[in-house]
Amino acid sequence: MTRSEQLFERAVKVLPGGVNSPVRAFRAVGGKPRFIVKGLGSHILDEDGLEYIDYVGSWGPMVLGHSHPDILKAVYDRMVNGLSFGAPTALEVEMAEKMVSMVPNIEMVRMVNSGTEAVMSALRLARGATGRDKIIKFEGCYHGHSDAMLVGAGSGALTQGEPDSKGVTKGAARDTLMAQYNDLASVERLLDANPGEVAAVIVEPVAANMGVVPPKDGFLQGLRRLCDKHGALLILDEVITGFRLAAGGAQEYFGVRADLVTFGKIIGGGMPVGAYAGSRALMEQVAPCGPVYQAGTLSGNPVAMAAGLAQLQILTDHPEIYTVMETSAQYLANHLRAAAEKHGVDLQVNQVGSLLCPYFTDTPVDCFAAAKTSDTKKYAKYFNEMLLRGVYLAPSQFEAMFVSSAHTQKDLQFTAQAAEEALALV
Ligand code: KE4
Repeated sequence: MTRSEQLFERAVKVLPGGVNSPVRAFRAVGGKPRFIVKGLGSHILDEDGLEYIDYVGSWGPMVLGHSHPDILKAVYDRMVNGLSFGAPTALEVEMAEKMVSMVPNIEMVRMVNSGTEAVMSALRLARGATGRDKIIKFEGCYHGHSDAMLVGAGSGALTQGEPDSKGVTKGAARDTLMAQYNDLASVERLLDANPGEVAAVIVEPVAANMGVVPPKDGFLQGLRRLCDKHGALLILDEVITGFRLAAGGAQEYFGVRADLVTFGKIIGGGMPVGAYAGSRALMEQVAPCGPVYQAGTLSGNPVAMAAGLAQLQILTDHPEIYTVMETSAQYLANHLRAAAEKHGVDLQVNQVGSLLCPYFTDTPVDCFAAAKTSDTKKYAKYFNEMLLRGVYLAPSQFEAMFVSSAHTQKDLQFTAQAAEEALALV
């Protein structure tokens, strides 16, 4: 048995599925997860000494690659003076000021400890600020595991959502309505059917939890228009796109204005962090200065702030990183398309900025229904052939490839070659 297999055998005895987050268990692709012991730049090393080019990057946080020296130094310098106080620190102020300086349309920020917590809090704020109960989300978009977001399309599609997980009550799901991504009419129908009741529309500006599905031209601007018309808030869930698509995230990249924005991943530099942000008028409705309660023992943790701030500072000082990452992702997308063409494999490759996703289907993927036409068995075969060749991809068809600034030309060429071989076998 390999060391990873031995560890997994122990893990399943004490951790549900042997993991602390379901997607890591490799259930969508078969086989057993690799236990990682080290990350450096664009590479990770597993417990059996096998090295991989990493396109998961902790699901987005490692936009500069692993173990960036400036981030490690910032963490070290902070931690030697104490890890957590539950009292204000200067770093929290610097982090909030930094985010406000980088992201359009936000005046205030509240730090939390995960993307889930950021979304849960932003939804409560939207409901508190508007006095309305209902939320519109999109089928196939993921916003963390808070009850109101674990909802599937209800039978009465224009009325109530149905729980999408055991343990989520009908009451918790009732006020969540489901629309279709890239389909403005589906949003308008819900708004018209629930006049004056929708507090907010929440959307991933790039749907990166159904693979990678970019917004059609005008989709996000259309949501802005519909929200304004119906008095609902527009929440952009930028847990993935924030500080990744551009320094100002999707608001800058697509030129759309959100009322509230949620963040995670990159702002933690690899440490557990989330945040939600918006105008002063909205954010000052949050406790202790307003009636919307939200709190957290480790919110704004100084070590996590040090890591996140160091990462944001590097992104500010080196804006060319965004062009480099987009060019790298385009290189991979082009080589995947060429290899699929060569081997007669039905493959659609979506790419936006440093995010990309190959779908094993002949249907262009511009919505959730199209994404679901992908042959997930072929993806699993592709995943395992790439893993065998030292390329670590998302262990699920419906996740993104995350390119970092640390991926070198050598990494990209190696990956293209591996894909050429793997696609010949699917
Ligand atoms: P966390 O609670 O996992 O920090 O963030 C939840 C979340 C919210 N919004 C968006 C757009 C997200 O993508 C996520 C979490 N992303 C997944 C990967 N697609 C996390 C991976 C996992 O669940 O292990």
